[in-house]
Amino acid sequence: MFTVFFVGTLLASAGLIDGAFLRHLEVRSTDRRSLFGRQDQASCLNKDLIQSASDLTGQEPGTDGIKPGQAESETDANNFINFCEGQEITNGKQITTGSCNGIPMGKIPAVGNMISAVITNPQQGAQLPADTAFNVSVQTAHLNAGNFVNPTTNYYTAPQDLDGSGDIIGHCHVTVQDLGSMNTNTPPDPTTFAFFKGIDDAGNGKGLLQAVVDGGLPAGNYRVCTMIAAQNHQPVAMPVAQRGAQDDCIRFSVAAAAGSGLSTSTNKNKNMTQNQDQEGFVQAGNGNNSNGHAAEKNGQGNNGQGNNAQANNGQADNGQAQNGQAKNGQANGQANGQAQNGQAQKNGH
Ligand SMILES: [Cu+2]
Repeated sequence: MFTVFFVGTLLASAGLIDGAFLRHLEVRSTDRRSLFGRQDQASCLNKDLIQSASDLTGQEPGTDGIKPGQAESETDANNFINFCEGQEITNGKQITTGSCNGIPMGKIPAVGNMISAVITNPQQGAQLPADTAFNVSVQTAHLNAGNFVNPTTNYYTAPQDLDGSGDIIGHCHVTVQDLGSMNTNTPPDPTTFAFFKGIDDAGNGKGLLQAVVDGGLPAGNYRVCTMIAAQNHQPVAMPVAQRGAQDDCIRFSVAAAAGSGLSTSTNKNKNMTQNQDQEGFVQAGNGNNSNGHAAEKNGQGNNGQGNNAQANNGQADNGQAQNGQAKNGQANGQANGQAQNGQAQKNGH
């Protein structure tokens, strides 16, 4: 810039350019000097950290990996550092009307540290008794579990991070939805769920995590899924696209126990509030939850009353979940499906 300024001065003094252009150059060089000064501030992006790939659409002629049907990437020469300008920023809150989060994605694990999970209870196809407490158990691998920041104030406020072994520091959520029919073709409404819990402990310290569904569920057909997250509740980011899923889902049914006389409509979770306090969740457009956190305490309050007689039958729960039905042909079906898909998917992505 000083060279430009010097040359500009020479050209102007030689009468080759006019004064207005020279003043333009002077202004620019002043701006640049102050910009370099500001660049030292912590609030500015270190220029060594700019990802040059973000300035390209990926569709420039000659680019590796181009295939028909690919979209052009959005571009920004400065890491999208001001991407959220003019929008409501997330700023640690679970904003039900949407927002823009400008925090970096963070540290990405090596392929040898990718997370995997399998739901071990209930098992696929299990039939559980209505209104009876049961455990959702998840065996995880390469999740440094039980790390869980304040979801009311620090939702998405920090990047994904790794521990000394290279595993993602985070936690697992489990979420249960009523599917209506077991083989429904209608995607369940994600704003409606029968049970939700962010598991904020490290389980047995070897990746086995558990959540108790206090009071159980009413009769119905359900899907339970894991949603594994980094510490600030964001979905985990992995190093490669082609991989096995980090999450698991299984389907199970709940039926009124024969001769139990139990009503099937006494679901303690029916107002969708159980355990929501642990995620600071506020559900939009649902009158049941309009009181936000106050409502969430009800989930635990309910547990103490009326359900304990059944909840104490922990062994009964396990017996059902691990019975012959749970280990039926569906398990084989999954194994076969994976083997076949393994090759098919190599073309994808
Ligand atoms: Cu969470």
